[in-house]
Formats: sequence, C-alpha cells, structure tokens
Amino acid sequence: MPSTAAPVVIDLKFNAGEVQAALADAFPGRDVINRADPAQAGRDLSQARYAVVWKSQPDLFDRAPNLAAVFSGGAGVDHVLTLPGLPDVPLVRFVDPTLTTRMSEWVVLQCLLHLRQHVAYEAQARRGVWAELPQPEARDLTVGVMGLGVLGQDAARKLKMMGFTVAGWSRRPKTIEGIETYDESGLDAFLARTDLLVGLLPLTAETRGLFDAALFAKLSRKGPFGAPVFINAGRGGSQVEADIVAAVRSGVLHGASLDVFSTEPLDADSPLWTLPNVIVTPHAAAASDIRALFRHVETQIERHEKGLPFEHLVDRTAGY
Ligand code: NDP
Ligand code: OXD
Repeated sequence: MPSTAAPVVIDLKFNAGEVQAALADAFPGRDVINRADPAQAGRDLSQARYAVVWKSQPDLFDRAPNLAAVFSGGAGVDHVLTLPGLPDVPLVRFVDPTLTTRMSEWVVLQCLLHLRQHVAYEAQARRGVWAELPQPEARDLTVGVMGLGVLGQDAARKLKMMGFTVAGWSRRPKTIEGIETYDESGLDAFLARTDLLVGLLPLTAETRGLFDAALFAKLSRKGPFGAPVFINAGRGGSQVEADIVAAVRSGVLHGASLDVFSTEPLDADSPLWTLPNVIVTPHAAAASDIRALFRHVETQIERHEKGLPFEHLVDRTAGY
C-alpha cells in the first residue's frame, strides 16, 4: 500500500554509500527521495514536505515548492541561508550529542596538543632528538572560547574538567558555572586574558573576518609560551588566513589549529599546511553522524505533525 505520510527529500553531499545505508531503516512508513541515488534523480518532488540539505543541488527549491520545513545536515547554516530560492519555512539545524561530543574531543585535543608542545616533540622525534621541553600545567593557561552555544558551552565545560582556566564570549550575556563569561561589550577584556583562543562561532555578517591581525594583537602574551595560540573549528570565513600566516611567522601567534578554511578543500599551495606549530585538519572536527541526523529529523517531523513546535530553529535575522 502506498504511504500516506508526507514525503521527505534528502539532498546531502555526504558520503553517498553512508547515506544510502542509513536510509535503509530511517523514516519508516514515509516516502523518501534520495537525490544522490541516480535511480531517483528524475523523481517528482512537488509533493515533498520536508528537505534535509547539505550543499544541495541548485534546483531543489524550484522542484520542491511545497516544503513545510528545511533541515540542515549540520549545525552550521551559513551554507543553507545562501541557497537559491530557500523558502520562507522553518529552518531547523542539527543539534545532537554525537556532534557535540566530537567537537569537544577535537577542541580538548588541540588545547592539549599545544599545552604539551606535541608538534615540537614530533619534530624532535623525526630527528632522533631526546630533549624534554617545559611543562606548564593546564591551569597556567586561560582558554577563551568565542561562541558559547551548544558546542562552545560543552567544550568550555570539558576544558575546565581538564584543568584549564576557561573564559567564554558570546553575543548575549551567559552564566556558566566555573567559567567567566563576557558579552559583546567585553571583547577586549576577554581577549587580553586569553592564551588559547578557541573559535566556535557561526559565520554571519558580524563574524565574517573577525579573527584578524587586530584581534590577534589583543590576545594575552603573558602565558607560558609568551604568545597565544589560535584554534578554529567554527567557519573559515570568520578568519583572515593571510593574517594567521603573518602572525605565526612574526611570533604574534605561537601556533594554531585550524579545521575550517575560507576555501575548502584548503589549497595545496597554502602556506598553512607547512607553517611551524600549525595543525590542519580537513573540516573533520565534528562530522554529522548520518544515522543520528535522520533520527533527529524524524523526531522533529513527529513533533511538527503532533502540533508541537520544532526545536533548534534558526533565527534567520541573526544568521544562526
Ligand atoms: P549555536 O548557535 O548553538 O551557538 C553560536 C554561539 O555563537 C552563541 O553563543 C552565539 O551567541 C555566538 N555568536 C553568534 N554570533 C555572535 C557574534 N556576532 N558575537 C558574539 N557571539 C556570537 O551554534 P553551535 O555551538 O551549535 O555551533 C557553532 C558553529 O560551529 C556552527 O555554526 C558551525 O559553523 C560550526 N561547526 C563546525 C563543525 C566542524 O566540524 N568544524 C561542526 C559543527 C559546527 P548567543 O549565545 O548570544 O546567541
Ligand atoms: C556543521 C559542520 O556545521 O560540520 O555541522 O561544519
């Protein structure tokens, strides 16, 4: 018997095999149109009520004019808000413990790698050098987390657990136990005490190009390494990469860990690949778990069809 439940269209530029496998037991009783499946490429989308998107095909919204909601395949929505023809329907982003946990693992890992001078030890090991480097403790460094949303708050708490002194900055004031927080007006005071700066901000008009030479110059130089470290897993559009390169070369920054870039993949010729004490990862800090993504979309559709509001709605005016 054909399903009467409203169809969902999947338009995700993720690993096609993983999407196909996850769809095998997702959305029970509902017609699912997977645009990455060549066998479904020509399907009529006019009855689709829900779309799950990540870098979707440009004709999606022309071909699916009756959507009741759009779901982002990731936590960030900058790539969705710029899609041609995005309809004025609720936009729901992906929030899930699988993603939050992964991100905090990456952030804590990077802070520890810099604290324990791992890049320097690796370089020594390649040369067969046995030499102990200074060992400051986590509490000797202040990690400043920019962006105290779902990801920033979790990372801040876990960094605190590891013993770091932690401060946080967000647009609106926040109270988080054990963490000193600053709002927009406190940016300079926040930067002045930060030894390891962690970016977990969405890309918006306000955050574009925020991490630049002027900002790096305001960071603390009183920490054990004499210069701060910049760690970014938010969005590459928030950082000025030429300024990072110059700051590392001149010693304004002691090092960096970057997961996101203004152009991805990062150009093979980028100096960031080979700068000393700069760690590059390929936008892999917290990939979406596809099964968890589909469970989250199922939950939100179920809520909507019961007359309950969607959770994790994007504020289109704020841009996140
Ligand atoms: P949230 O929306 O939960 O949090 C965003 C935070 O940023 C909030 O604290 C918000 O302030 C703050 N913020 C936004 N704009 C400004 C501003 N202009 N000035 C100061 N603070 C600002 O997002 P998440 O924590 O879930 O995710 C953050 C970002 O991480 C995503 O948007 C995405 O870009 C990135 N990401 C990267 C991944 C990766 O693998 N590299 C994976 C997943 C996400 P307020 O609290 O006041 O609203
Ligand atoms: C996201 C991402 O936004 O993976 O979820 O970047």
